[in-house]
Amino acid sequence: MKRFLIAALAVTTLGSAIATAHAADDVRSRMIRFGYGLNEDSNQGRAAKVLAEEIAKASDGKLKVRTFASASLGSDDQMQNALMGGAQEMMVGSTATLVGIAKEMAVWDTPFLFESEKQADYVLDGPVGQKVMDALEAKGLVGLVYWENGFRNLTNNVRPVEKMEDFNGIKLRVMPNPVFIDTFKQMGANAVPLPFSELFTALETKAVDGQENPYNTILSSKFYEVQKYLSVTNHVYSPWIVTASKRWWDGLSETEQGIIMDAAKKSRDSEREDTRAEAREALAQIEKQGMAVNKVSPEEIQRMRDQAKPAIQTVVDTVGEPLFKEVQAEIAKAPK
Ligand code: TF8
Repeated sequence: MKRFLIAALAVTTLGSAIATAHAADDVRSRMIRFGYGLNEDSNQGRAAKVLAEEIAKASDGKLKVRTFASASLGSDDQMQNALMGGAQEMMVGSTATLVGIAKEMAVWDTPFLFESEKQADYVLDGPVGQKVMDALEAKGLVGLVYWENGFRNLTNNVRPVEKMEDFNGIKLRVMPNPVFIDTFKQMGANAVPLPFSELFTALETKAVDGQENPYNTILSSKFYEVQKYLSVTNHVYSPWIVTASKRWWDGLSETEQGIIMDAAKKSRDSEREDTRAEAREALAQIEKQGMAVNKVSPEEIQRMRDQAKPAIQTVVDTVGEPLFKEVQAEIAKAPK
């Protein structure tokens, strides 16, 4: 009996020793290149730092994230291609620039889709948000989490946009995506698709008159230095999405994937909080920097919504009616 117990104990000890060794082996030393388009001092930059720290902490420093700000690894578009080819591990960027890769992503570009951040969180973090993310896999990308870019507002140098007709003739940079081009053409603007990395220079050299982005970005990218008017339209909510190269991801152990996924979720929650806190203060900051701010009246917003309907049809045609309806159904269930 005694002998048996000793033997059993030895086996268990050995077993757990092997298990421990195995778990440690499960996390290898790796360098992860994480690229993004805004600068280090932006909400995007702060969240990238959180992600890097969380991954380091959970892996005892074995998984090292090197962050590359200001599109130094390329525009969103270029980085997406690098991820698909396996030449870069991770990035965060706009869902809007992924539409050419996975058409389902266009559903988030529907003008006036969400009414509040809470609604956006509910839908993006729910089953339909996951479904849209999963569409990336077949294209060589793994979607991890959505971060908040935020509600978009208009800036330009020609005139304050108070009513729809004020869009007339404004050369407006839009994200390179058919829905954005369509939406602003419907408004009467001259929509020019450009990658974000070329935007500041385009505004500075007056190649374009205006652009649209959340308050946070208008501040962190210093667009107030090259733009006079800010018109509050909140015309669409933009998500960001953290993605990984599928080629690379598939080579990670389950433990490594778990560590990165958990860290991504933590970064998402803190990013949203940080972004919202900054957005609350941002308009006052922007005014202090000398921009003239006007709020577009609800009546004029309604006219813009009506005018944007053909662009909504473009979304339906792109993503298919079933997915579009699924998103609408989730919105109906979401808290306001
Ligand atoms: C845009 C987006 C940007 C993103 C970012 C560089 O206007 O709003 O925030 O593309 O990842 O392009």
